[in-house]
Amino acid sequence: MRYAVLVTGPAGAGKSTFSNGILTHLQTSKRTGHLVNLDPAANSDAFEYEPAIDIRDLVSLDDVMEHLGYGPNGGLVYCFEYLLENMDWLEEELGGYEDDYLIIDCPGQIELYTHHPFLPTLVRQLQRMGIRTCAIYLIESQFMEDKYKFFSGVLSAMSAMVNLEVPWLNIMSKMDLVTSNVEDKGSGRNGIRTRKDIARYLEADPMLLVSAPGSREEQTERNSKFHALNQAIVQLIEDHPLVKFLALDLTNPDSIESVLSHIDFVMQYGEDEEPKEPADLDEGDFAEME
Ligand SMILES: Nc1nc2c(ncn2[C@@H]2O[C@H](COP(=O)(O)OP(=O)(O)OP(=O)(O)O)[C@@H](O)[C@H]2O)c(=O)[nH]1
Ligand SMILES: [Mg+2]
Repeated sequence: MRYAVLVTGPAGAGKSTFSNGILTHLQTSKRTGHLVNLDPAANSDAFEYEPAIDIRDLVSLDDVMEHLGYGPNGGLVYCFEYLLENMDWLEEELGGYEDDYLIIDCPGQIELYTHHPFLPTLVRQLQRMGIRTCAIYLIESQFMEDKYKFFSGVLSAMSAMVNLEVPWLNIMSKMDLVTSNVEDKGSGRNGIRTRKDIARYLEADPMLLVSAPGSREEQTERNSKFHALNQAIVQLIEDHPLVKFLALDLTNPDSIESVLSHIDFVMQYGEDEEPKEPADLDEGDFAEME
């Protein structure tokens, strides 16, 4: 069985850094993983590991912009359409991997996840090739700075989940920039929060959008033209509680391990493996039991 993890999320959320981190973690756990770069505009410096498969070998954004006169966004769409027309290239490249995790580092254009048909088509192709596929969606801890920004992230995650229809994990990245320790202001670049406060964000508690009764914030919100919109968003998230976040702190190996075990779980990793028989049942095979 082959496994593919699509690493998705808005620009700069930490997709490439996470892909590197998870590959290092797989390696130290004596498991195999390979990087697949799906970003035709990627800068090679971003990769700690040489991509095993790289869309830039098929088509690169620079060439498309230079030779066809597209701008960066139109060029990106052209690259993906070109890939979809040349899926036999990808199928051939994917041929040789067995029982491995393919970590697919995707580009950060949010349109790709919310309404462009490229990723759903790609997922269907991967599934047709017998590759078990899941997606993870990263938003960065800076989104917890402002509750309105945070809920725009929640809605983008929701929209991407509905668009892709594969097993899914949402991840709050860059948690090393958030601290619950008031003394440790240095590491709290994205805010100092109490654990309870962090938990409300990770659970995407829609009541965060509702201010305390009688507070000045509530008074201004009540008069605000966005009040009804906020209420509708609260209702939507309450009715469809699809989004929760796993906290990811890449500086903490336990945090990476926890994310990997969630990925293994949604992938049902290893469930189809046959138990390995010892090669021959001679005494040497039982040395550890003696
Ligand atoms: N402190 C901290 N910084 C991070 C972390 N992950 C990524 N960064 C930084 O965030 C910036 C963007 O990281 P990338 O991994 O390139 O993000 P990306 O999502 O791949 O970006 P695009 O491919 O451009 O969409 C870089 O400057 C990283 O060093 C993290 O866990 N902690
Ligand atoms: Mg990247």
